[in-house]
Amino acid sequence: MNQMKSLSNSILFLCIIFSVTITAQEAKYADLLQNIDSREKTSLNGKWDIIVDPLENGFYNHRLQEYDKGYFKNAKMQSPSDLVEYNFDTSLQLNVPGDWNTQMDKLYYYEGTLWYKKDFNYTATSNEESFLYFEAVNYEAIVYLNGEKLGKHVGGYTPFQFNVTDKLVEGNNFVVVKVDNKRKKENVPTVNQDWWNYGGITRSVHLINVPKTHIEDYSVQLEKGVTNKISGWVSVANAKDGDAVSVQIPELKKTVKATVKDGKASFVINAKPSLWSPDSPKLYEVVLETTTDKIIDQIGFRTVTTDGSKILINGKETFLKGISIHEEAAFKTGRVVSVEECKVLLNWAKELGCNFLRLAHYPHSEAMVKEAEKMGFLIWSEIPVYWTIQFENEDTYANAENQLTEMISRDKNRASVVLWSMANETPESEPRLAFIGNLAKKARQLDNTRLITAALDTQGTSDDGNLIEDPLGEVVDVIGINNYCGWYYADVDACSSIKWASAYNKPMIMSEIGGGALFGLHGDKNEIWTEEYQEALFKSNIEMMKNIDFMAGLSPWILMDFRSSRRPLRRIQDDFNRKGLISEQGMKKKAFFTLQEYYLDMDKK
Ligand code: GCB
Repeated sequence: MNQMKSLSNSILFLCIIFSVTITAQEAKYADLLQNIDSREKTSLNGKWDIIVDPLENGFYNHRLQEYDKGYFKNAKMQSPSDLVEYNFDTSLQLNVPGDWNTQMDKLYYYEGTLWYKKDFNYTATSNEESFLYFEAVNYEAIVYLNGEKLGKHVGGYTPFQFNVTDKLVEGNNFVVVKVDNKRKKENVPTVNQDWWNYGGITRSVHLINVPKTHIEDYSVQLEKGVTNKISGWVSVANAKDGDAVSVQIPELKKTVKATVKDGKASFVINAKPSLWSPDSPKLYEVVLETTTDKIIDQIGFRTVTTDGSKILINGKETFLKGISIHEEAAFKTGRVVSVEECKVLLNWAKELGCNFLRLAHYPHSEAMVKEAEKMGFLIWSEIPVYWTIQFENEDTYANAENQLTEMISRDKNRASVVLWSMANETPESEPRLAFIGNLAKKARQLDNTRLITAALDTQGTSDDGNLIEDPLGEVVDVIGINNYCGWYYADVDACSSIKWASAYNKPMIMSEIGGGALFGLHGDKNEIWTEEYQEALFKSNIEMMKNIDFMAGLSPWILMDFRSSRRPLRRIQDDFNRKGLISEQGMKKKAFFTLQEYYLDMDKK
């Protein structure tokens, strides 16, 4: 017993040390140009030459030692290999952006290293800086420019950039990326995940030119809890103290001047903007200007707060009628690569009657977030701290925190985003509590205006039914609960009478409910995989949820069937998780209409 106690004390001690080291760091945003849509840029999208390299012989020699610069030792070489086996000029090609799995049959299951190469032209302009910007590469990217290693990025769903001003040459340049999507235990996510591990340069790549003294990043949002004060900051690279910055919101007839100190200019605008809301997703043109640079953004202003178990948007209780979405394209499957593909999913969510989206299980593209914002969706955005990642590993923590920082850095000006989610269905333990607690602290340091959540799957039972008592409930502002009544536990019919209680006086979002159905498979409502079974499951879960008075919203699992290698069942799943309300070919199942009716009825009340 004493031994147990001393063991748990030392675990606690380790957690405290771990937590102290992390909180001691200053909240720093990621080095990312903000709002690249408003920048002059050259697209590096299109066909890239590729070499599949499962043994990574382009990276390691036969003693498994890393070559200094990958295998591109000579910066002048156009065909950059010393190895006779590697020649991009005669290689195959893949589209960027795009996953490799759905572009070439033999890469369907591939997990490993693949080399990408692209040539491009560059003409130097004086007094400019250039950045090579990747919107996302899954999972690990090592980037070379003209044979020189620029650096490495880890994490498959967030952007990263390199300042390449001194590395570009006049005329032809070439960029090479070693992309590796091998799953590793220490990664975030870890080796086990219920979605396809799509590899590749999955989102767009740009060469972005900016003036030498340029606006790097900014935050323009309502101050926490008020609707009449917009405050923020603009960080200006290569600026001197005293340099002027102006922030204008023409429609509000507001202009404020601020001056740079230590690279940053802070400002406050007293104004009463029309507030962004799902019913009226108003965006204002905001113009940020220095003597050398100008950037325009479309920004919405709203507040999000809680009151006991309610979520308030602009002070008004708002029930989150949502749906979960994976960023997978309809009709063709594979990763979403265009605004049009985002819109297909978003329009279905609108048709369903949603005002809320859970963008699962990783940060979706900036295009998805911006389009959703224009359509008035409230957004839950999350990082892939999923299931059993290594909560005691400091490198794993650093990786998760970096993905969180990149997500918040990119989307901090989006009014649509109201919830930052730290994790999904993580098993209870002290190290997990410390890990996610630290992520939450970090998120609040970076952004004190939004709510923190996590999807939990652990519930206790009370005499009455399910009890929410996971200690992580203490850490978050809003509790997410994934609950598969009628699928992973209990009979469908039993769900409607299950009661819920919570140890916390906080809003709860039912972040997942659902069950699988193959579109077009009909039968008795007790027969799994039929549309009728899924319909009955939704009906009884809706009855159950109607009785949960502390529920502030829901995001059933999931809008559309999505690929998952956990789902091999032949003729039913065929590598798809079939819990979609719509098939991957765009066919609506019966349960789509059940949920739609529930949402439409709510609007009538
Ligand atoms: C979950 C996970 C989600 C899975 C889903 C399922 O709880 O959060 O990633 O896809 O269940 O279908 O089992």
